[in-house]
Amino acid sequence: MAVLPIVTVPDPLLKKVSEPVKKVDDELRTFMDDMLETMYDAPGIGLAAVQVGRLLRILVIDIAPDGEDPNPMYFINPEITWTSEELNTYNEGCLSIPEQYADIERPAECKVKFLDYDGNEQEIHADGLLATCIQHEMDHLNGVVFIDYLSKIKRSMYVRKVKKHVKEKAG
Ligand code: GNR
Ligand code: NI
Repeated sequence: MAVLPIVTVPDPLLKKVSEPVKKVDDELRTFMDDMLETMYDAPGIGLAAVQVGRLLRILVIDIAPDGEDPNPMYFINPEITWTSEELNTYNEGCLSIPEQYADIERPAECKVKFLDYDGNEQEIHADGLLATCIQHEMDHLNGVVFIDYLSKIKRSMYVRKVKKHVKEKAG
C-alpha cells in the first residue's frame, strides 16, 4: 500500500475526462487500495483516480463517521442512472482544492450503477452525504471540480488561495 501525491488546481489534468476501466484485475485492485490509503491519509471521504494522476473511471468513498468502523466503497466505471428532483446543499470541500469550501446544490438522491472491487455489477440508491459525495466524485471523472459551479471571479479567488496554500506547504 502507498500514499500517492494528490493533484491540485489549477493542474490541467483535473479538466480531463477519465477513460473507462477495461479489466478489473489485481493491478487495478492494488491501485484502488493505494487510492483508499491516500484518501484516509489526507483525510477525505472520497477520491477519484484523476486526483492521484490516473485518468481512469474509478472512485473510492468512505463516509463512515470518525470513531466508527471503516466502510470503504469502490466504484469502477460508475454511471448515474437516476437523480431526484429534490435538491440538497452541502458545504463541499475537495482534496484537489485544499482547505477551501463552498455551498453546492445537487440532487438530494441518486442511483449509481458500477462494477465493485471484484468486477461484479452493482446498483445502489444513495441519499444524504453519500449522494453528494458520489456526484462530486463523478464530476472529477468528467473533468469538473466544485469551483466550476461558482462565478469566474470566485473561482479565480479559490485557485489563488490554493496556489498560496500549496506553496506554503512546500516551503
Ligand atoms: O473529503 C471530501 N469531503 C467532501 C465534503 C463534501 C462534499 C464532497 C466531499 S469529497 C472530498 C474529497 C474529494 O476531493 N473527493 O474528490
Ligand atoms: Ni474532490
